Amino acid sequence: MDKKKIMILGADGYLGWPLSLRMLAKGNEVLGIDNMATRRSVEEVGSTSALPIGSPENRVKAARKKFGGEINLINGDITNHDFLYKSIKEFKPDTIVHFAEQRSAPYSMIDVKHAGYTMTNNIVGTINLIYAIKDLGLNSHIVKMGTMGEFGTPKFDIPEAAFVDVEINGKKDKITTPKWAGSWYHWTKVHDTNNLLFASRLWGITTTDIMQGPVYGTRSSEINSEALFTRFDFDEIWGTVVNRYCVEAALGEPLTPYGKGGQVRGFLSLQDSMDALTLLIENPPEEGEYRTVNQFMELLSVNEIAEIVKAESAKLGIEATIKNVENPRVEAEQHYYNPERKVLPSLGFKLKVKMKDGVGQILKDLMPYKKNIEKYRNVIMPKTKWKA
Ligand code: USQ
Repeated sequence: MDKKKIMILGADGYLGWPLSLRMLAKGNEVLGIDNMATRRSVEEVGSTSALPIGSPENRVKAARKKFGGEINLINGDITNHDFLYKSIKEFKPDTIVHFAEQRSAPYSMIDVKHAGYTMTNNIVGTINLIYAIKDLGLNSHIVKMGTMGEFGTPKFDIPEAAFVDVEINGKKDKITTPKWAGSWYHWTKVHDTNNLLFASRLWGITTTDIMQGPVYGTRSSEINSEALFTRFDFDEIWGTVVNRYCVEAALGEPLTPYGKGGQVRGFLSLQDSMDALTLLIENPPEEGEYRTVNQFMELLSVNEIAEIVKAESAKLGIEATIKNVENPRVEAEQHYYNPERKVLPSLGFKLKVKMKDGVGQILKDLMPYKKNIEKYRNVIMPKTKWKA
């Protein structure tokens, strides 16, 4: 592939860092932007990354040592329009990957302050990005991280399409694909999708809006040493289910499916997420097109995942137990779930990691750091409730 100029908003995050490494390893020019909000907000809830991560400066050094090139990682906030506008004007990116949003559903549900912050931060950041591209007259491809959670868990098959045909009161039309999100965080992604669709209709901005399921894992092709690790969260606010179960197993705590545990989501490994993102960056849609992508690999319930983690733990001599705990969220605990997925297969996507293999690797990676995580046991059990 030709060398491209890739700008990554949220470059210090769980996905942003591995994608920065991937883009660098592929010989691209990489500009990363991050306001370090996740580092601060994880500290705010009394937690830490289970795997050690370097300072931004040390990360850049480690990447230079491994790949011989430079990630230009700038500390800045994309809700500051002037800052974002200037950065895009100077760099003139071919592609802008947008991860720079508050990404935790529980964090958004803590109280009005956290809900308001999530709404403002996420929606304003995306609006600033849209306007910067439009005002600068650029045709940069926006690769925007949305979520499968925009759809909720409907009784219909979830289409991989921005619009669907409907008949309402005897008249036919097209409407945007129905959404029913399950947290303020997830709603911000729905609002972003509407805003991107509207911007694309107004100004023909080239967009890939990715509806991604929960990502798990510690590794990608580029991450094979401590110095290059990406963050790994496990507390009730920032940890997501698979990663949390692995830390719970490592610490000898019971694995915690919420409620009945029949909640099904479309999971994918960090490796597969990076491979999918790379394909989408290297194969943009037509200029001016809005493309939506359902990005997930395995449909599994949180009970089934607990069984996988238990079995993989046993192989390493860890005796994990499973304890369904009271569900802090308002969500369906047994439901139909059948999302469509055709864009990634049409681009030739090949699955690399099955969950059981990914989980085995996570457990192996966590063991050397078990002592460091010990003192954070108290942040594991869910305390943030959707209903008071
Ligand atoms: N869950 C458990 N036990 C736990 C933690 C979670 O059963 O210990 C359940 C939740 O109740 C939920 C499911 O697991 O039903 C997924 O929850 P999660 O915390 O793993 O993920 P979620 O809050 O949905 O959010 C994560 C990312 C978010 C991304 C989303 C994709 O934090 O950024 O958008 O996954 S999706 O789930 O498809 O909406």
